[in-house]
Amino acid sequence: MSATRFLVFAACILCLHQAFGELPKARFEYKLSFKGPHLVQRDNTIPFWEYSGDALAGDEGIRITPSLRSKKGAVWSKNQLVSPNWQIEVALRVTGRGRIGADGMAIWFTESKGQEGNVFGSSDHWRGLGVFLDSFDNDNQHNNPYIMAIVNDGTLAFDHMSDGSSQQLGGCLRDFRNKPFPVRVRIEYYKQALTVMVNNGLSNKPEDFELCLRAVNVVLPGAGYLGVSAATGGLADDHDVLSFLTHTLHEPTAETAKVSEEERRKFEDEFNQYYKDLERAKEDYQKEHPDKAFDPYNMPEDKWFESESQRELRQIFDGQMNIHDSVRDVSRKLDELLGRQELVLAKVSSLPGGQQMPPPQVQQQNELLQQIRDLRAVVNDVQVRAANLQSGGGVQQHGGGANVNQQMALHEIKDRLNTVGNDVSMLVKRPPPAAGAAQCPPPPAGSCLTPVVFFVAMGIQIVIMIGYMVYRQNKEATAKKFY
Ligand SMILES: [Ca+2]
Ligand SMILES: [Ca+2]
Repeated sequence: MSATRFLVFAACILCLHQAFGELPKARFEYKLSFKGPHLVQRDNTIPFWEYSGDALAGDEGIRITPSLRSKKGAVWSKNQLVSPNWQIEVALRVTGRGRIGADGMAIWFTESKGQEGNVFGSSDHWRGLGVFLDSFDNDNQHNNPYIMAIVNDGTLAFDHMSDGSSQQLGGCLRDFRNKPFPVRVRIEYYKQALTVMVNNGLSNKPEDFELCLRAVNVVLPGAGYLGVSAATGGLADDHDVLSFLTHTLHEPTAETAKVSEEERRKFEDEFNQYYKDLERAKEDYQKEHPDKAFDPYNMPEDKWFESESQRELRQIFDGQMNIHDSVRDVSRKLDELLGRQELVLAKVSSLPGGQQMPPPQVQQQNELLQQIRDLRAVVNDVQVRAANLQSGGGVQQHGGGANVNQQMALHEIKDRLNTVGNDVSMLVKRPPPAAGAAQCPPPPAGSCLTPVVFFVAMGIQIVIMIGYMVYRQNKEATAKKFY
């Protein structure tokens, strides 16, 4: 059974169970929901939804506005949500290159569908609820991006100049732009209490919702259309909706939760019809895209967002970047040391004849110089190999051969690091210069890089790097089990 089929089937079972059983509450409303992947049908429509303006539907979601100036778009449900209690959850992304973006996005539950307008892409004087994600700080109070809820009986005109601060039921300051995971907004209306929860897009864990606002005695229409709109201004963000999931809520013992046999059959018929449409669309898609090896319908739910193992791999990549920086740092310090030694030698050789350094001392200095040069070459080599390893990381996930190469490269790096370690300990153990020998000029004042500090720092870095590589191997072995 495919994942989607299972999901819809589970939703069906759940709703029937809720209808007849003791356990209650949420009934999934598939006619008031959408979710990628493969959102659009062949004719570019989305089942049960219509989009307009600059909105564009793709396989993974709907781009309500592209990041271009002065764009407006919207998507609205074709059917009304008719229920006194409900919950919607919208996954979205607001992304833009700028440090600030504009204008923002709105999630609607209104008596009639909004038209194109100036309230985040939709019309003003709405009747119902608007939950706004306001990116741009019009009133310069340094309190945006901001999420707020405004209930309107049709008489109110949204006050952009004050960012709706005097009109809102409540709200919260949340930076919802440019997040690694989709930002999710959950709006619950139950027994006239309105609750807005937000997952800030820093994790994809389902439980990571924070309370944004809660208001009681909120009166909303008994029936309304659901929609999402967005607008850009002088500044522009991409505003994407990835999913819109609607549930009606029912008390466990409420009569509303009980449906008649006739209604149940009707629901089953509708479900079967919907499922057939879905299967047909799937077949069409596969015929049109034979090159796509994977079946988007069979994608497990955890792949819809970034999975735990994917995130770990990304964190590992960040760690590798840190190591890369550290090795570069070592390389820079070695350059510094090399330069200083060469300076010392130059100064010694330019001393007047009577003060020449005795030959053994000159030889010792030259040896030291050579060893530092060798060390420099080894560190360079480690850097290059680590870079190769890093660029080969993506391949490793899919090919066993690449993995063997990577293992070999890893061992080579370890060997090289051991060599560095041995060289360092040899340098540290060098005998002190003989008494009476000419002393090198003291290092310039203000320098904090003494050889001891340098070698200790490098030793610590080597230990961290080897430890990290062992950790990484283990992690990758674990991660591979997921694929
Ligand atoms: Ca604003
Ligand atoms: Ca503001």
